[in-house]
Amino acid sequence: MSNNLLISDPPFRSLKGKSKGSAKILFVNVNLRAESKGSELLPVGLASVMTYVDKVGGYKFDLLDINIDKITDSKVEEFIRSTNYDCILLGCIVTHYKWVKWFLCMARTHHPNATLVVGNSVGSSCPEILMANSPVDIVVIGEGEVSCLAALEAVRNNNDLREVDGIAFRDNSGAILINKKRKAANINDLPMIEWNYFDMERYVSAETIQLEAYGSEHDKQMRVMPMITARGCAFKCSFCHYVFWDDPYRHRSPGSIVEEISRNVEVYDVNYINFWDDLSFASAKQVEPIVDAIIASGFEFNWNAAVRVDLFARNKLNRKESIRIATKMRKAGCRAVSFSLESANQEILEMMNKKINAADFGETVYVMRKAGISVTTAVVFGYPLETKDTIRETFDMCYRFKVYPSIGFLMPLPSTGMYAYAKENGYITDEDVYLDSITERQDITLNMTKMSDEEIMNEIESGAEALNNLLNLNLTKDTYIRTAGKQMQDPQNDVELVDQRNLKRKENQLSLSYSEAAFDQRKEFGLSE
Ligand code: B12
Ligand code: SF4
Repeated sequence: MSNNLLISDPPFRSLKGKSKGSAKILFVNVNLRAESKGSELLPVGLASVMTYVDKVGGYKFDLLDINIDKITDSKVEEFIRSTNYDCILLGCIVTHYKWVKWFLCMARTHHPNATLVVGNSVGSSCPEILMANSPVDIVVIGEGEVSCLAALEAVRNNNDLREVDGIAFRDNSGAILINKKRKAANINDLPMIEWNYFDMERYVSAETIQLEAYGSEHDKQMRVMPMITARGCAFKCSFCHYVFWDDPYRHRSPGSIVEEISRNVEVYDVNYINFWDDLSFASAKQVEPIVDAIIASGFEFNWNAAVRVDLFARNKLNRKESIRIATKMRKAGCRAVSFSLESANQEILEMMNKKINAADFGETVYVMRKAGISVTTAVVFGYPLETKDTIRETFDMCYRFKVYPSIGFLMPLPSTGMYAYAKENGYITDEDVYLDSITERQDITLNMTKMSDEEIMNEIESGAEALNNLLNLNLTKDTYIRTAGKQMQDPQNDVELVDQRNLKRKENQLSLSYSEAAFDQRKEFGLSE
């Protein structure tokens, strides 16, 4: 596609001046994992934006749900070509950058006058790059509800887009403008997500396969929905970027959480809720009000949540108190918690800005299992400091506590400290080309270690093999990394608890030179000193 077509006159013409009722609007739910079964997951963020545009804005729209129907690209194009929308909106994770660019170019080719809007991290974390390399008109940055509606209203009423906070757009000359940040919403005031735009029955009953891993007695009748209880996170790890990065970490009130659970149980008959938060509870203190409200509601359902290794340690709770809280979580239906170890090597954890002590991992595993809650964890290999020893150190920790982790590699994502590091050190030279290439953390995207890919893989395979044998998971070389959820089965036997604070950590050779060399870089990347 020629650059002329990409940055022609802002193509808001067909939406401009339309009445609300006559504006033809299309939301698109993308398919992140084309071939994968079990990837029919409801898009909470997109649905929340749609709900806001409908309930608060009073707009009507259609939905093209590519995900549930696994619609092929050629059928998507056929649909877009044969319809005539004034505005097309979509949003997803930045790893889908290449596909989103394809979609935007394709839609622009068929509808030069339509307004193309993109939200979520594919736009938020790299607005200039996406705008420079695709014909998108408006990028909604971060929290989407308020800015998306304001942008639609501004275009339709021919108002100045510079007045809309939280968006990037192209002005009449083709220049890319990024407006000031919008105010973070009070998340208790947002309308409850309306799910009826989606084919709910198919979505709610689609997740059985993944949930078998939680060992629930209801596996075959699992009816699952996602919800969020919080937005953002209280931390800023150097490999991570979430769309609420610049907003405060916010929790919904227990009342509003229970209200949504109650609707989901009563209307959609769900018995399992995925709390899809970046961080459901930053510390044990936040747990009790929510689990108390769930217990008091009397609704019977199971759930999982995202916490951190230091859930109990942050509040300096003793083991008895930690087990009391975990037992209450279990009573409220909590079946599994995820908390990422990322690495057992403290220098790497520091470069990650993770702000956890690897020594707390075993205690949290122990407490959760004692309360009957399964644990899942993730590790990230491939920080510049990684060596065979540090990989081993991480596997040793998993082995000691009998946890098979979700294994991934550092995949520098835009707007993260490690993306800046990769650019600065010449690993990323053309951002557009790089973003076209990123896939999932299960693939080695950029190797910034001193080891070859093969050396890394060999070390990982040997650690994974030992764990696989220990836990009898029946994984094979091909499934050590892509396990299809098998690793989520928790061992029935209790782990032996050792006080890890007394264990001596193995030093790796690079650690010294890193601490010296990286002192300035840490400041630069906003890492802790
Ligand atoms: C569910 C989930 C998934 C699901 C996605 C299913 C789905 N249909 O959404 C699955 C399992 C597939 C998935 C996969 C991955 N995920 Co994920 N995932 C999440 C999770 C836990 C919840 C998403 C969510 O519902 N958020 C809540 C809603 C309210 O927020 P939101 O989606 O961001 O939506 C807001 C804005 O983005 C915006 N918005 C969203 N859509 C739209 C659309 C329009 C038109 C507009 C205007 C605005 C807009 O407005 C919304 C409301 O304010 C988040 C963590 C989190 N809590 O966000 C991680 C998260 C999004 N995932 C992440 C990552 C890294 C991945 C993987 C790359 C991991 C991997 N395996 O390598 C893969 C990528 C898969 C792929 N092939 O591309 C990162 C994203 C990093 C980044 N910078 O993009 C997150 C933030 C987790 C983290 N902290 O690291 N993930
Ligand atoms: S990795 Fe987890 S703890 Fe770290 S910033 Fe991201 S969401 Fe927060």
